[in-house]
Amino acid sequence: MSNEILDKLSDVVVKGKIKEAKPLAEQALAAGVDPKIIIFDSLSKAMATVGQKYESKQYFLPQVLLAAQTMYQALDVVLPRMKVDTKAKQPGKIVLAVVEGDVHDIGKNILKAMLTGAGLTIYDLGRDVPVKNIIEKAKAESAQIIATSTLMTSTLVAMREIERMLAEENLKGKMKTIIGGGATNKEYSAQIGTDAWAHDAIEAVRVIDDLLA
Ligand code: B12
Repeated sequence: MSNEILDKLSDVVVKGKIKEAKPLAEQALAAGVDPKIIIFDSLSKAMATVGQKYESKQYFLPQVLLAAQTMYQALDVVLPRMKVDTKAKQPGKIVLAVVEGDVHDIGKNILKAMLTGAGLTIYDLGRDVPVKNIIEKAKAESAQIIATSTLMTSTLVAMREIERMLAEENLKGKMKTIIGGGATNKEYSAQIGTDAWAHDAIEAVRVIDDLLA
């Protein structure tokens, strides 16, 4: 029964049936499905399928946008209900942003919900954020961590720039950095000298807790 709902929800996102997303997400929650399962096993997988369809030119930008809007309808219902098992062992302030030039913010918003659920304070600067603003906010709030996201290879340079600016201001090591999002990987993280990288939002909560220790 719950698998059926999850498959249906996934299909609704892929096909961009925007009006059906909220009721189905509510149905899944009412059936007792863990919000994390809905997000990671149904919604995120649906977006991966949308990505494949875009790559194989079955889908174009309008369909991708509609799918993203449909996913947001479901997330509006599911994210507030998410319980995060990993509670941060210590308090922490984190500046979170999607770097300049990039508007992909679904993953960033899932991460924000998980980190908030873990008990951390998140300053979310949104998407398409200049590096300078990210560093300024982190300094103003005395944040321990800067977490940035990008899904595009063309905007990866912003993450390198963050490391450069932190070094220039003698803040490297004092203010820790973590990067994520589809265009990033462990190798790139090591290459530019970030303190951490995580594959998904679940892993990110654990890694960030380690960084705060
Ligand atoms: C939805 C989508 C869009 C939507 C975005 C809507 C929105 N509000 O986000 C719209 C239609 C606007 C869009 C636009 C474009 N897109 Co687009 N898009 C996608 C798509 C299909 C899905 C992305 C997504 O939401 N995934 C679901 C979320 C949940 O996953 P996620 O973001 O990866 O996040 C998870 C992890 O990565 C991690 N994570 C994320 N952030 C962070 C941060 C930290 C610190 C950590 C630790 C972890 C972490 O946790 C998350 C949850 O587990 C991808 C395909 C793909 N395979 O990713 C293409 C894709 C990202 N897009 C792409 C492109 C090229 C574009 C456009 C340039 C197209 C164009 N010609 O205009 C524009 C870019 C506009 C811009 N300036 O940003 C390319 C990028 C290629 C590249 N490698 O550079 C992709 C890969 C498609 C492709 N195969 O070509 N897109």
